[in-house]
Amino acid sequence: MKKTVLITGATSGIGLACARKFAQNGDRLILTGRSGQKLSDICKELSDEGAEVQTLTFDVRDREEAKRLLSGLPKEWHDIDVLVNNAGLALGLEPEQDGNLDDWETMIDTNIKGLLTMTRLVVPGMVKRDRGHIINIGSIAGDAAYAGGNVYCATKAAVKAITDGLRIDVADTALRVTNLKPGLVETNFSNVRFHGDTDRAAKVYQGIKPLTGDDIADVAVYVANAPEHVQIAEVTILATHQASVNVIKRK
Ligand code: NDP
Ligand code: 8X3
Repeated sequence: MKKTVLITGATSGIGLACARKFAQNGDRLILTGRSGQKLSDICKELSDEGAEVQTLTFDVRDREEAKRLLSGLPKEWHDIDVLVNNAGLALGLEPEQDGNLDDWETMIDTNIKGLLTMTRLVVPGMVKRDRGHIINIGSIAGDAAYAGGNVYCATKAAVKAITDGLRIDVADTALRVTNLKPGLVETNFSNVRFHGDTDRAAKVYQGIKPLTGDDIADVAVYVANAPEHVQIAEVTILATHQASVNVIKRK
């Protein structure tokens, strides 16, 4: 059955790949992001292929705008079946004692508070309808810290706790709650982390075949289409030559 899928951060990387894969799956999409131009380009691409798409331009840190735009959706788009909480970022790789407080605040506000805002806005309707799936994009960084990962890892550990907490809180409903935890995925992630230093970003993926956004999107579509009695609680997805946050075998 066709689902209504809302994806945050759908303008790049994993979020964009999810938009394309859910569209290929025949679902209708509410795509959100900060760049109206990018959203409009993606909307055109997917609509030309026959998908039904709505776009909402907002920053997930802006709680009021998120609420205003979601409630302004046409009525027939209000019943969201799948929420993919994907928008997020890492900024910096400095030791904690040298970290940048503004970068920390941006990560916490986006990765934790933005995800909570979207959850709080969308999940009550799912509970009322006794139908829905929340897919949070966590990370293996939430399972173990690595050098310089400090606050980013903490935000993803928070995503794990928030996801597990929600799963408990809706256990008496038909809702399902999933934490997808990728390792190295080659997207714009490292360019953002290193503030546009593309050479440094490229080194993150050197000597190893990293995951792609499509690899993660395939798993997202799979978990969203599992039989209704099957709740895939967590999935760790690694490149074949990555064994953990710290063990990466490069050629
Ligand atoms: P990208 O940088 O390619 O995409 C991130 C997306 O999030 C962009 O669309 C970006 O929009 C959006 N975004 C960032 N901040 C905000 C905000 N405040 N409001 C709305 N949208 C925002 O990186 P990825 O695709 O790799 O990252 C997606 C998710 O996957 C993140 O949560 C990340 O932590 C997680 N992840 C990534 C891994 C990796 O190795 N790449 C591994 C594990 C998890 P804009 O272009 O406007 O900034
Ligand atoms: C992104 C993966 O290991 O670079 O969450 O932090 S990692």
